[in-house]
Amino acid sequence: MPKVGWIGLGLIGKPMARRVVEAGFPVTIWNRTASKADDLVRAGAKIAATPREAAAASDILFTCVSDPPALEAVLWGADGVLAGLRPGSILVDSSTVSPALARRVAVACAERGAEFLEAPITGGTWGAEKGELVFLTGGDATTLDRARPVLDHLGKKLFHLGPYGAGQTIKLAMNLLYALEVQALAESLALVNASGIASEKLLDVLGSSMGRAPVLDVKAPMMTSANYPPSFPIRLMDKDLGLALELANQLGVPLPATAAARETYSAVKGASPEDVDYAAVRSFWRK
Ligand code: NA7
Repeated sequence: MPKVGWIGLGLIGKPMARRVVEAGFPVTIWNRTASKADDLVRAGAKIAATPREAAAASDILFTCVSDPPALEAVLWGADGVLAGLRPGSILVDSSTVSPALARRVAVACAERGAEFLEAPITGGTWGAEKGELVFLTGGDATTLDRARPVLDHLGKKLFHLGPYGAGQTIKLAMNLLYALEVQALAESLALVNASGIASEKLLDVLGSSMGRAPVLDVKAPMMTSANYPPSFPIRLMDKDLGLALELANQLGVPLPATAAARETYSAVKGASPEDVDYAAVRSFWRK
């Protein structure tokens, strides 16, 4: 069995790491907040003192951290991954970052004789717990095949989408769509409520005309109860909208609806002292 390293025990990263430990792989973990690894250590994982140490102990090293600065810190920071990565090993990054950063990581790995797989995910905490994530990979298909024995415990579907950057691009395009869908529902509800009509009336009609849809099944109940436990936090959606707009700007593609939506997401994120789900964009109109 390959020796697996794991960096990042957030809302999605931790249930993923738990599945790898429970599948019986020898796992070495590093997380900035070390205490989050306590239960995984009790379940058999080893703890590394630095990202470098985790990399040096691994045949396949996973990173799953919040954003581009976090990934840069764990890779290029003092005692970072790149100082310990072994030739012949594989780095799999499941963070959502910019396509440009994914390409930089690929070059840095190649310089050290290691392989890189760009592998952002979709499916949320629920998918991570059940091993039913969808992987959006970019890079060399042979690297995907080498990582498959571990990825098969984490995902129900592994897409190979093209060269480095392709996985992140599809992920940003997807999240942009979800953000706009949720914002559209929030706007519809605001209009209905301002007319003195209860939210449920609109939702009942939508339910019978749209059928089952994640935005109705998962996000609408949060919006009607104004209770937003973070399944996908608004801070991460706001980050992804920023990355999508940055990419669009580099490509010269105008995204007017996304740019407008980003303003409300940023406003709600800024006004939220706690981590809330991105469905909380609804509170922009409630206010
Ligand atoms: P979370 O819950 O925001 O977790 C983020 C993880 O990243 C967590 O382990 C953090 O460590 C770590 N982190 C954040 N900033 C840093 C820095 N600067 N240095 C080192 N480690 C850091 O994210 P999720 O697990 O929900 O999602 C992970 C990715 O998948 C993200 O890109 C999503 O968009 C998709 P901490 O525990 O706070 O010390």
